[in-house]
Amino acid sequence: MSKLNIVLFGPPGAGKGTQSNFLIEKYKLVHLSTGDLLRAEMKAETELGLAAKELMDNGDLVADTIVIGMIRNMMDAYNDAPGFIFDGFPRTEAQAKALDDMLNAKSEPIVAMLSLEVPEEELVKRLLERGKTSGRVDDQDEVTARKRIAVYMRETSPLKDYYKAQGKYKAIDGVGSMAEITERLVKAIG
Ligand code: B4P
Repeated sequence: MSKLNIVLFGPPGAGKGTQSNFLIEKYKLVHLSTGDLLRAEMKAETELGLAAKELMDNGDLVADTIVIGMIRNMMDAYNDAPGFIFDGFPRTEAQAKALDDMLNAKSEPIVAMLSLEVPEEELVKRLLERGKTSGRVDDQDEVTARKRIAVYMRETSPLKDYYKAQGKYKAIDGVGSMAEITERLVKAIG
């Protein structure tokens, strides 16, 4: 049976991590969040985590080679998974190409790129709200929140065209209750 490999896409605060948790449960997929993997490295104070910390705290992207290497290791570790949800990855064209190369080598391509669409003011509100309890430095102030959204607009949102060209891009309205949005995603997965 072919694998259900999905890219869950969207700006910071769009609900990627939130919705991934519902989807991995429903489809028994392995959740690969580069943000979570990097935060685990930071917490463990590894060399990689220490190198990523300043960039992440400031709302900048971590180097492509680092995140691609992390994803490659995880895909190797979960080779028998029925599929992956890629959450927060890819974020640049180099990452998208590397992911395609890795998956095409196994003949297990991305099935769909689901893009959660949420207006900027709602994103800022969500990030600052999460900042009250998350302890994440990058969620603490409006300037950093808006910078992360600007980085997304500049570096990451062009990937919509990359996946459109492959016929895999699907826009999903990311405003509403969490359950409503899960329903939209499930419908799009089909
Ligand atoms: P991420 O961990 O990916 O963080 P994020 O963009 O904030 O998304 P997240 O998934 O956590 O939040 P969500 O939208 O679910 O990245 C953090 C940093 O790591 C990056 O800035 C970068 O430095 C680095 N990084 C990660 N991946 C990288 C890569 N590939 N390349 C380079 N650098 C990389 O949720 C946000 C909030 O909204 C939550 O509090 C949630 O409860 C709330 N929410 C969700 N759905 C909602 C709804 N329907 N209504 C109201 N609130 C909702």
